[in-house]
Amino acid sequence: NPTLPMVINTWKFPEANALAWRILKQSEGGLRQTRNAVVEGCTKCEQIQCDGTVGYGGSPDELGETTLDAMVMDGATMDVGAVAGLIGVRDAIRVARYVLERTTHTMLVGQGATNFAVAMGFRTDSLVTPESRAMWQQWKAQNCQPNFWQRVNPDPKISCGPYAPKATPLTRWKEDRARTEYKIGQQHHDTIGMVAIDANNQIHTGTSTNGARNKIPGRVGDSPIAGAGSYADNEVGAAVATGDGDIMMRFLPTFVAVEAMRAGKTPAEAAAEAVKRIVKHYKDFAGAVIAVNRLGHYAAACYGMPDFPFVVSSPAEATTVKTVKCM
Ligand code: SD4
Repeated sequence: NPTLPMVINTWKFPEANALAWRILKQSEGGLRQTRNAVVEGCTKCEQIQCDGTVGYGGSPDELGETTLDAMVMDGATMDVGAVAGLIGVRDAIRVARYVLERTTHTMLVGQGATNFAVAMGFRTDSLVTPESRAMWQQWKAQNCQPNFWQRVNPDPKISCGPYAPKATPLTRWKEDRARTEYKIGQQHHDTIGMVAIDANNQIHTGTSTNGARNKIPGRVGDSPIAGAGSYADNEVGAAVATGDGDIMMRFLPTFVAVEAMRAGKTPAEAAAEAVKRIVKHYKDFAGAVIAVNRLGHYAAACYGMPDFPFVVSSPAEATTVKTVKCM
């Protein structure tokens, strides 16, 4: 099959793609090479903080903390490992892999996920950086509104929210995009979602993100949820999503895309269907879905932004950035 093996990921994150591709090629024929590729590819993004929205030091919540969501899914066994609201550990998708491999559970959250990571030997670290602290302070200065609880029980630590309804998570996501695009030109930067397929049609998907900026502590997005952030089934193919997770997770877009392909749709039709289901109800939605069939044929659909870049490696194209126009 000339289209396999392959690696594809959301946004212009070529470093992650290149590493995943190298791992996949090096370990050709090896067991679980697609898992290694996806986990280490996304880890690369966590480490280099792929423009601030993957890994530590980005998207501070209302209290200035960064928390991480990540998942990995095995399309052979339909096994999933995920962490959500992970605090104090930087290696979100590697911890998600341990949840997959060392537990019978699917998802661990918050401090429980941290405790598990520590038990597995991961290092704890602050996820706050001078940049994320400055981002948070700027937001606080602009958005502080005394709320009900502060009148009842003033707490100097919590001087904003929960919820200044002036900016919903949706508009925040769009505003963030507009702001950062303005700042750094064409560089897009958001959740990494990655699909790896080997020459034997073995599939893994993974995601990693620090979620939505200024979120209420405890908020979890679509990225660590199977069928929302990503979905894989060796019999059919896989999909990954990025965008306004608060909206997307109501529609399970990656599950929808895989099921559409199972029903005979092309990857392009499947990705479009997943996005259209959301847009039907939320005209302000912004996000994207990549769909890949088990043979490695792929397509992306997006909405709410001019275009959407993604990166592909296959025998025909090594770490190639592509862009699709949004509907
Ligand atoms: C979230 N889906 O937590 C993530 C954010 C994202 O591109 O994908 N940004 O809502």
